Amino acid sequence: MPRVVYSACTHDCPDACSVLVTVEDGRAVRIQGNPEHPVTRGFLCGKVAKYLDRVYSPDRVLHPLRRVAAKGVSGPGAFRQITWDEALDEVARRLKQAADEFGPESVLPYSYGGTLGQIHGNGMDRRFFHRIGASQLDRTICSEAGTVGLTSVYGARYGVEPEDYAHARLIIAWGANIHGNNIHLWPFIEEARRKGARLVVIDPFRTRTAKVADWHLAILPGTDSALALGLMHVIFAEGLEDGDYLARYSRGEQELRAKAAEFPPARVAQITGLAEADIVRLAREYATIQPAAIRLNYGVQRCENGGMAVRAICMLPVVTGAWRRRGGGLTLSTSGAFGINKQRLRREDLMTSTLGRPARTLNMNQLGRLLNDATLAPPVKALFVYASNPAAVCPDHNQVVEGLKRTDLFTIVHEQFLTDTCDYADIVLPATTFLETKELLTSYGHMHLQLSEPAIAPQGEAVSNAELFRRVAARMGLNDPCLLATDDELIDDALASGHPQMEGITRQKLEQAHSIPVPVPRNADGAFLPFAEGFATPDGRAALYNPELAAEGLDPVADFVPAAESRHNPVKGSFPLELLSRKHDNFLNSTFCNLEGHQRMEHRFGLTLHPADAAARGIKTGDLVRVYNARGEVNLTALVEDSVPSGVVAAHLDWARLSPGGRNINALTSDRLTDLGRGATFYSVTVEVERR
Ligand SMILES: Nc1nc2c(c(=O)[nH]1)N[C@H]1C(S)=C(S)[C@@H](COP(=O)(O)OP(=O)(O)OC[C@H]3O[C@@H](n4cnc5c(=O)[nH]c(N)nc54)[C@H](O)[C@@H]3O)O[C@H]1N2
Ligand SMILES: Nc1nc2c(c(=O)[nH]1)N[C@H]1C(S)=C(S)[C@@H](COP(=O)(O)OP(=O)(O)OC[C@H]3O[C@@H](n4cnc5c(=O)[nH]c(N)nc54)[C@H](O)[C@@H]3O)O[C@H]1N2
Ligand SMILES: [Mo]
Repeated sequence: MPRVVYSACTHDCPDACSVLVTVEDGRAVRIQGNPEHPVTRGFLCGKVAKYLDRVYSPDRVLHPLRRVAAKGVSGPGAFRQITWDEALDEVARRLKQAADEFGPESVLPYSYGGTLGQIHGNGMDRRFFHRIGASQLDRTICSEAGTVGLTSVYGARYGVEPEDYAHARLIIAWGANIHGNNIHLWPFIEEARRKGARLVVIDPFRTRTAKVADWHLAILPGTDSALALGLMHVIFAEGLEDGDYLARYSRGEQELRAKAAEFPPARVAQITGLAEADIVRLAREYATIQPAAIRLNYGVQRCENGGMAVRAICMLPVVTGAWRRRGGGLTLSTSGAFGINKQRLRREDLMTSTLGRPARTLNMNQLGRLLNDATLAPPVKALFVYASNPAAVCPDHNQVVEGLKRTDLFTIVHEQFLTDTCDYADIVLPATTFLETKELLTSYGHMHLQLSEPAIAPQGEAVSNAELFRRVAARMGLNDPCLLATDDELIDDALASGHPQMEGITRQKLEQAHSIPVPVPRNADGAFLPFAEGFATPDGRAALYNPELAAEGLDPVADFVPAAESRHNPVKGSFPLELLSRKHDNFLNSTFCNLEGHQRMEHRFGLTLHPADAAARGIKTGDLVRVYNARGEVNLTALVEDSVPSGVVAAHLDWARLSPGGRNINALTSDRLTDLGRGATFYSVTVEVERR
C-alpha cells in the first residue's frame, strides 16, 4: 500500500516547502507540494518537482571513497571504494594528527547551504567541531551584510509575512528575483495585483520577475543606497513622510533628513543610471500608495556597499509609516521569528573544553587566501567540507583551487554527488538527501516551523550529517553525552528555548501537525504587524542614526560609497564592465547543475551584454568570448540583449568542471568583503570582454 510522508525541503531557499512524498515498497514514487500548507499551497519549484531524479540518480555517491589519483583529477576513476570502517579510521587519524602537530585550530570545517535543517546543518556538526577546538568558520557567504544592515535599523530579523503580500497595494521587488528564487511568494503578489496592486522591480537585470512586473527600474549595480536616500529626499521635500510615526518610533530623524538632503534626484540619477523623473515618481508612489511592501532580497547586499544599502532601504517604511498597515513594511528575512535554542544545539561552550578559549574564526569567503597563506598560524591542515561546494561557489575560484591542490592538506568531503570540491578530496563520504532523514526546519521566507519525517531509508551507505559526526566523534574516542544525542534529542534541545515564539511547540505536536506557525502576537484580524508600534531595538525605536556604525568608521546614518571595483570608482585594477555573476533560475547555486533534466531547462554558459557594449567590441550573439580580469578568465558565449544596462554584463554560476575550460564565473569574483557583516561581494566585480 502506498503511504504519504510529510517531508520538508531543506535546500537553501526562503520558501522551505512542505513536501508530500508517496512511498511504495520503500521507494519514493511521487513528490508534490503540500496543498494544505499556507505558503507551499500545493506546488513545488521546477527544481524540486524533479527531485526523485536526484535521489535515485545513478551518479549518487553511495559509498565511502578514497582518492587514488592526483588531486584535481575528477570522476569515479579518481577514487577507490572503501568501507566506512576504513574511512572513519583514516579521518579520525588525520584529524588527530593535524591537531597534535599544529593544534586543533589547524582543522577547518566548511559548510553552508546544502541543508538548512537545524539538526543536520546546525547541530551535531557544530558540537563536534566545537568539542575538538577546530577553527570556527565565519559563515558569511550569503546574507550577513544584509542581516547586519537590517538589524542595525530594526533590531530584529523579521518583517512582513508572505501571506500578507496579498494585502499590499504597491509591491517593490528590490534585488529580489521572486520568480527564480522565491516562487511561493508569487501567488500572494498575484492576489494583490488582481485587487489592483502594482509591482515594481528594482534590479540591474531584466529577470523573469521584471518581465512580468508593471515597472522595471534597471538600476546600476551597487547604487541602491543612493536610490533609497534619494527617495527619502523627495519624500521629505514634499512632506510625504509620516511625521507622527517617525516621532514616536524612530531615533535620528534629523540626521537622516540632513543625509537625505545630500541626495537630490539629479545626483541620484547620475549615480544610479535611472531617470530623474522616475526617481521622483517612485518616491511619490511609494509614499502615497499604501499599504506598500518592499520584498528586499539578498541581491542588493552581494555588493561591496550592500550592508549600507540594506540599511538605507530599511529606513523607507519607517519614514512613510508603512509598518502601521497589514501588507505594509519590508521583508528581507523571517528567520529571526523562530525562537530556536541555538546555544543548546550548537554548544559553543564546548570550545573551551579543549582550547580554554573560543577558537579563531576564519572567513569562508576567503578560503583560497587562507589555504595559500604561508603566514597563517596555525596553517589549515585538515579541511572538512559538508553541505557546501566551495570549489564552485566560493569567490576567487583560482585561488581556492590552488589551495585545495596542496598535497599537505587533508580534505574530507561529505556529499551526495562528485562535485567540483570532490575533485580535490582525499576522502569522499556519502550523504543522505532530505528524503532520507528526520529534520526540524525553520525558514527565512515564512513563519511556519516544520518537522520533516524520513520518507525512505538512506540510500546505499549514505549517512546524514548528524550521524556522520556521531561516528567520527566516536572513532576519535570522544564520549561526551551531547555527541551521542539522537536526532530526536537534538530536536528537543532546539525547541527547549523558553522563547515566547516557541511557546507550546513540542516535538510531539510537530510530529502530529508537521507544520506549526510560530506563535507571534496577532491583532483581532489575525495580522502580525511586527513594527506597527515600535521596533526590537533596546529603546524600541528604529535606529536611523546608529552610533555603533561610527565606531567602525562608517556613516552612522547611511551613505553611498562606491565599490572598490565599479564605474563610480575606476581605480587601478578596475576593468570597464561591471559583472553580475548571478544564480540560475533552475539550479540552486551549484546544486542540480549536474542533472540532465535540470540542465535542459537552462541556457548555460552565456554572457549577456548590452548591444552598445557588444558593438564596441565587435561581438554578436553566439560568438565565443573571453571574459577576464586580474584574477582570471572564463570562456562564454555572447548573448547580446538589452536585459542589462550598458556597462553591465551578466553570467551565471555553474560547476567549474562542467564549464568551458574547466573554470566557472567565480574565477572572476573577488574575496573582498562587504562594508557590514564581512559578506561576499559577488556583484561588485569588473571585467573586460573580447571575441575569441
Ligand atoms: N532558483 C534558485 N532559487 C534560489 C537560489 C538559486 O540559486 N536558484 N539560491 C537561493 C539562495 S542561496 C538565496 S541566498 C536566495 C537569494 O535570492 P535573491 O536574494 O533573490 O538573490 P540573488 O539572485 O542573488 O539576487 C537577486 C537579484 O538581485 C539582482 N542584483 C544584483 N546586483 C544588484 C544591485 O546592485 N542592486 C539591485 N537592486 N539588484 C541587484 C540580481 O540581478 C538578481 O536578479 O535564493 C535562493 N533560491
Ligand atoms: N558567483 C556566484 N557565486 C555564489 C552565489 C552567486 O549568486 N554568484 N551565491 C552565493 C550564495 S547566496 C550561497 S548561499 C552560496 C551557496 O553555496 P553552497 O552552500 O556551497 O551551496 P550549493 O552550491 O547549493 O552546494 C551545496 C552542496 O551540499 C550538498 N548537500 C545537500 N544536502 C546535503 C546534506 O544534507 N549533507 C551534505 N553533506 N551535503 C549536502 C549538495 O549536493 C551540494 O553539492 O553560493 C554563493 N556563491
Ligand atoms: Mo544564499
